[in-house]
Amino acid sequence: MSEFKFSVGPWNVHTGADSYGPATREDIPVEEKFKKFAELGFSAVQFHDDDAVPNINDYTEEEIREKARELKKTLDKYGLKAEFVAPRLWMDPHTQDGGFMSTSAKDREYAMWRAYRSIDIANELGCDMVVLWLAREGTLCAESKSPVWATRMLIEAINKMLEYDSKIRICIEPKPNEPIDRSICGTMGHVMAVSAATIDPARVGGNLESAHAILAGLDPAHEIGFAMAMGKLMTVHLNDQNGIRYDQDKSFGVENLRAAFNQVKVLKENGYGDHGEYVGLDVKAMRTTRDEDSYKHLENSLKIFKALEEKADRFDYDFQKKCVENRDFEALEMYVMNLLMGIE
Ligand code: 3MF
Ligand code: MG
Ligand code: MG
Repeated sequence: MSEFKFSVGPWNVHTGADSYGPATREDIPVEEKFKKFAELGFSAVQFHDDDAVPNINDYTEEEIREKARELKKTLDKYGLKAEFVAPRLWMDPHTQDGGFMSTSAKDREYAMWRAYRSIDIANELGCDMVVLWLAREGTLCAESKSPVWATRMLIEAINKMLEYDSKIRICIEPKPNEPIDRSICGTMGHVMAVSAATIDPARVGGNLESAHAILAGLDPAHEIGFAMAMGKLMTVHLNDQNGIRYDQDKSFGVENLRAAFNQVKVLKENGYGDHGEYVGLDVKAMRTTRDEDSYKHLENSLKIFKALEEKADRFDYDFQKKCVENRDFEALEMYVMNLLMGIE
């Protein structure tokens, strides 16, 4: 039995399209996904605002709330909670050059409208967190935007969200690049600094995605540890990534098993989940995966996470202490490798 509760977003089960080719699998209706998520043992679902309310631009504020209330009923049917709502700004024609940091005041206003609607939806779904993956908040052309101005616009936008709702928590999901060239808020360090600059730092934290840390050339477990040291790790997006390449969202642990082990270990050692945090997955099936295996990458990620939890339970802290005292890191490293390889 895992000591953690798991969450997942509907986009984790997708049709296989990428930048260079069309879909390879049939689209699955969202309620069918919920049913399967519950069967697989997930406790909560993560939403984009327009996952929760498709075609969100077409509705009034009250209609959006009403649709969110209907969704809540569907979630209740499957015993699922909502974990967070994230405004999907990067898909809209209003946000071609970013949202909160767009050079157009009209577009910035639109981005705030989506952020406020995301807060409304979160309230209706019974959750208190808005995630900001700042997809297009950066530059495609370095000289097009001042990084000083852009950073201040982000802080201003977050302050407006905090003022709009006194309970809402804002959780930034940092990523150094893709789809933009240079992000304004690329790592957990950036998130912590932005948090400290807002009007209510206790309500602004981070969502660490393993692949995003790897894309920044950083160790995901250390990024998790850094945010936890500040008391600001609000959720995680566990997955994996083969080095500094295109964004891959591979199943957790399949590329970097030792790094995955250390992510599980740091979460366990520091009471992740004690305040209701979920272990979130942000994984995608490979393009070659068949329709009947649409959920395999989720099953695999859970299996790998739980197997690593068992390894972390068996971690011999006395032996580790001895190795550290003797500065025998060769022995400690081999011990970890044996633990992971199942060689006792
Ligand atoms: C991109 C991501 C995003 C976010 C999601 C929720 C589509 O690399 O990781 O997934 O996680 O939008 O914030
Ligand atoms: Mg990602
Ligand atoms: Mg993510």
